[in-house]
Amino acid sequence: MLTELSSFSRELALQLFTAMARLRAFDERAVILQHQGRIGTYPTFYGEEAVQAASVWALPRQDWLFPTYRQSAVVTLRGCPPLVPLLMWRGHPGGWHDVMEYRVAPICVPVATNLPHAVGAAWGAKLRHQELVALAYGGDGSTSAGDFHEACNLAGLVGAPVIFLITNNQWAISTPVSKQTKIRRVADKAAAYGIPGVRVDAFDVFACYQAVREAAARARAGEGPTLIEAIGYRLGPHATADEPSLYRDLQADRLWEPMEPLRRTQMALVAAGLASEAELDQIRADSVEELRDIGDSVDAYPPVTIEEIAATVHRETPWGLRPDRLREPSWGARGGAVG
Ligand SMILES: Cc1ncc(C[n+]2csc(CCOP(=O)(O)OP(=O)(O)O)c2C)c(N)n1
Ligand SMILES: [Mg+2]
Repeated sequence: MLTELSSFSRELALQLFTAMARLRAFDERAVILQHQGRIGTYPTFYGEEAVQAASVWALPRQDWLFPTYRQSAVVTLRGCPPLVPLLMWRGHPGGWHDVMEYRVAPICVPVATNLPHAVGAAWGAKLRHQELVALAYGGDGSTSAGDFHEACNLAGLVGAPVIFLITNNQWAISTPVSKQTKIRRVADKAAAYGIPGVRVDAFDVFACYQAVREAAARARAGEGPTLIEAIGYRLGPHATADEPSLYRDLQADRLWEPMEPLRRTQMALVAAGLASEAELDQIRADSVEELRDIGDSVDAYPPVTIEEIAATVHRETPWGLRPDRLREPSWGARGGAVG
């Protein structure tokens, strides 16, 4: 059952559904573009549309978002053209969105590194008496990283208006949550830092929306940070370079499939009489249609060369990353997992 819908207007419910549909369309198209070799390795967020859409909609536009690789499309919900994050996955410099315009930080691939950034932004806003909240995304795996603990500790200490939105999809690539932390509830980690930890169903867009709203209200009232654990399950592979059948039981995974949030939200909206099936189907179709020519747009940007990567990522190219070294066959054999 999804959260009681009676406190949601039809308008807000449809906005949340549309945001989820647009995220789904982006994600499905990105996976296809990767399979066609038009973008590089891509971390799908299939199944995490509810928590992502809710988080963007629950905050006013002046609040800051600090995404990881898993939330590469949230910036599109703030008005950035979908081409931009797709170009990022193509490795093209056109893929850097305007951070100040969208108030979305550049995505962080190194796990948990975005969490202290968000604390800094939130604390800075507090010191300047600005009414700002910063929300940082993370995964269950990120809560085992040192940066997570430092971020929580400082945020709790200084009362930073920050929200740590941790999607517990129960996997960190091939490592199940039980093999990386002894604690059973990620939200309980908050207690060590004197901050509230709440749990919410990551597949329930309305519950996620309420949880983020409440955390933001606390932050704005000067009550400091909140850790939200959104409990879900990673319905897809870690990324397009991953092969989950090597480490998990795909038959058992099927049991999670009915939790898929877009269809589930559609059923809830129809059952509540807030929208018709046809109306919602049309929103989904429109979201797909929006991206009809996106592949052509992506192709218009020449793929970056190894030489460009070697020349632009570091001020001085380290010896091991020189183009002649990158062309050695051993690199090709390493595959391309995200991170
Ligand atoms: C500091 C660091 N260590 C290791 C990696 C490799 N890596 C990429 S994603 C990932 C798993 C992260 O899992 P989780 O935080 O649960 O997020 P999810 O991918 O499930 O969204 C790891 C270990 C990395 N990117 N950064
Ligand atoms: Mg995870």
